[in-house]
Amino acid sequence: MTDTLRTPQVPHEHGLDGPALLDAYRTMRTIRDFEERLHEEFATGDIPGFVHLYAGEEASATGVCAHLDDDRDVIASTHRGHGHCIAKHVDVKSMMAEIYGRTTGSCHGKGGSMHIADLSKGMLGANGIVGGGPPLICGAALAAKVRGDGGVGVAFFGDGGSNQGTTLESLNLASVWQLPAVFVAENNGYAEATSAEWSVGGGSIAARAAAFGMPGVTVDGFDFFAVHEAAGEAVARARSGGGPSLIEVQLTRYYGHFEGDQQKYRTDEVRHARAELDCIKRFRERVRGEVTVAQLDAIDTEVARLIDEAVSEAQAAPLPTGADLETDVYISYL
Ligand SMILES: Cc1ncc(C[n+]2csc(CCOP(=O)(O)OP(=O)(O)O)c2C)c(N)n1
Ligand SMILES: [Mg+2]
Repeated sequence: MTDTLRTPQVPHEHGLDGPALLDAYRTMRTIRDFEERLHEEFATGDIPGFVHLYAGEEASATGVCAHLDDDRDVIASTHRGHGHCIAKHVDVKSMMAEIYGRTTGSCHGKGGSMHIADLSKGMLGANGIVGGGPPLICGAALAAKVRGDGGVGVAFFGDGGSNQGTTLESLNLASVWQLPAVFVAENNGYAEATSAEWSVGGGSIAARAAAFGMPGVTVDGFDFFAVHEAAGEAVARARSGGGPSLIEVQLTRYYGHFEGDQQKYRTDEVRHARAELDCIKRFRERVRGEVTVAQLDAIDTEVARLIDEAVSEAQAAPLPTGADLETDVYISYL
């Protein structure tokens, strides 16, 4: 049942028109600029808590979420969640304010980087619990199946998360219940400083799918189009009642595990990835002739302005006060 989908040597038909290509580019550029700016701002000491950056991994969130609707489809994210949020259309300014701990943030400044959520966009939340997302997605996918609205649940998790019992139980449950779920393992080579080559038993996360009777594929996570194609197949299968799938996306993070990580466990990988593999550079080359350089550059300018505004508005926004301690503690569903 398991098959390996390799990045095609010859460019294949991607089925995306100009506006869809520009949308994908805008999402990847927004994630990159958001993260690179956070890297700078975190160093000033103004941002509370831990921050885990997603730069380098943009093609994964973007290629998967391009297939999802805001209303019926949901995702569960990880501690490295900013890219997933942006790709699922969470408002960038409210995300930045959340990371700065301000009342204008998506969770009123009470969550911070690792707990950004926006249920109105189907973003169930970043998650400080490694392996916390897959069980949530079984619940969300079961709800979609019961509703019968074609909704799909997508769980993003890392190579470290792939070894958690919660993830393996979720793969099993999704298979037994034939849930409309897609499991996206973002294998960036490390869980903190632990190499995936050492920690992933059997060597392949995708190959584990066979044990649960679901399709599993490995894709080049530096190639937006490879991710987009694999995710398209998995989401279509889930929507049409074909059950769950597992996609292992192989990529690299450009920064440390968290901001402040000295990264003594790796040497030349990031320089190589930035120079030779970068998903945004590759995307620009690949779409030559389909959209213009001027269109791509205009998006760069637009995104740079958005990130500038997001930071200055977050810095100017109020912090929560003592009175805010007792709000948002309970929710009434009545
Ligand atoms: C249940 C649990 N165990 C341990 C941790 C500490 N921890 C935080 S991130 C992390 C590594 C996760 O690695 P991976 O899943 O590969 O994601 P990546 O950071 O590479 O995106 C660990 C062990 C945690 N947050 N939750
Ligand atoms: Mg990892």
